Amino acid sequence: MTLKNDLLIRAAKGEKVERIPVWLMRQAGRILPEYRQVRESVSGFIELAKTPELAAEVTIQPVDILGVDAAIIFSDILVIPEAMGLPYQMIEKRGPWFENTIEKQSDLSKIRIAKPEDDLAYVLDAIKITKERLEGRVPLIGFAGAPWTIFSYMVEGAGSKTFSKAKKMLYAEPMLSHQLLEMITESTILYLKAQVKAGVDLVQIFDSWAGILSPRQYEEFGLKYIQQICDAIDEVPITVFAKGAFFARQGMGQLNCETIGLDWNMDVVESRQLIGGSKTLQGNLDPCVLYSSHAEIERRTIEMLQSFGGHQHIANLGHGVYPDINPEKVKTFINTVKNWRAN
Ligand code: 1CP
Repeated sequence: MTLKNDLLIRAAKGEKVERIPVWLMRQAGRILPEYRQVRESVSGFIELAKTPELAAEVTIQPVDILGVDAAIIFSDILVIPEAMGLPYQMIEKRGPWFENTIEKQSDLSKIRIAKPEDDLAYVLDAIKITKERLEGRVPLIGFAGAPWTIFSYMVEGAGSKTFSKAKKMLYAEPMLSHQLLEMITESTILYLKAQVKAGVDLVQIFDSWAGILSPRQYEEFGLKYIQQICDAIDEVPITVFAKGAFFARQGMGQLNCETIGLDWNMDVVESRQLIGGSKTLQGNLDPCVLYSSHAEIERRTIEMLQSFGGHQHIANLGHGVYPDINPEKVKTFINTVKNWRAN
C-alpha cells in the first residue's frame, strides 16, 4: 500500500518536504480519554498489548483524534526481555517489575535469543491489522529499546532513578555484560526485521537510560550495540533516540541511521554541528511546555521549528508526552507545526 502522507519517511531520508512532519513520543496510551476507555475494558496494559485488535485501535487513535503524521505501534520495549525468558508485570502506578533478573553468569542459562515469529506474534499481528486499518493514511513506526536500556531492566528488575545495579555490572563484570548485550542485540535485530516484514515503515530505537552512563561506558556498552542494529536493518529508515546522551552526539553522527532524536537539553545548533549535516534531527520541545497556555505553546513551538531551520527535521517533543497533559494543548503543538512554513 502506498502512503498518502509520507512526510515522515521523506524527511527521515533528508528529502525536501512541503512542511515539517510531526508526531509525539508516547502519543498512544497516555493522554487520550478514548484510550482510557479501551484500557478499562481489559485487565491492564499487558492484556491490551497482547490483544492485536485493541492494540491496533489505540495505535490509530492519535492519528484520528490528534492529526499526527505517524502512528507508533502500541507495545512496550519490555516485550524483548519477556521473549528472552524474563516475564514482566506492570504494577499500577509503579511501573514494570520482573520476578527473575540477571545477576550472575549462570543466570544466562535462564534466557535465550528471542524468536519473534513465535514469542512476539501478537505484536506482529497488531502491526498487520494497524497497517490494514490505516489504509496508507500515515506511516507506521515500529520500535525497540536499545540494548543498554533493555539490559538495565533485565539486571535491575524494575525502573530506577540511577540503575546503579545495572551500571555496577558494567564495571564489575564486563565480560558477562557484553554477553548479555550481545544476546539482546541479536534478539532486537530479529525483532525489528520481523516488524519490518509485518509492515512498519520506519523503526525507532529508544535508549531511555543512555544519559546515566559515562561517555566511555556509553561508547563501549551503548553505541557499539546500536551500531550493530543499524548495520543490520537496511529495509526502512532508522531513528536513534538516546535520552541524555549529549556527550555522545559526535558518535551518533557516525551511526548507520537516518535520524537522531534530540532531547530538550540538547542545543539544536550545537547538535547539528556535532552530528553533522547528513542526518535528519527529531525533537525537541520540552514536554513541560505543554503545561503552558495555548499562546505560549505556539510561541515556543515556532521558536523550536526555527532553530531547526525548516529542513531535515521531524518535529516532536524532547521525550514522551506526560500522561496528564490536556489533549487540546497537544493539538495546539501539532497544528502549530502543521501551519508553519520556513521562509
Ligand atoms: O508511543 C506510545 O505510547 C506507544 C507505546 C509505548 C512505547 C513507545 C509504550 C506503552 N511504552 C513505550 C516505550 C517505553 N517503555 C520506553 C521508552 C520510551 C521512554 O523513555 O518513554 C520505556 C523506558 C518503557 C518502559 C516502561 N513501560 C515504563 C517506564 C518505567 C520506568 O523505568 O520508569 C512504564 C511505566 C511502562 C508502562 C507502559 N508502556 C506503555 C504504556 C501505555 C504503559 C503504561 C501501562 C499502563 O497502562 O498501566
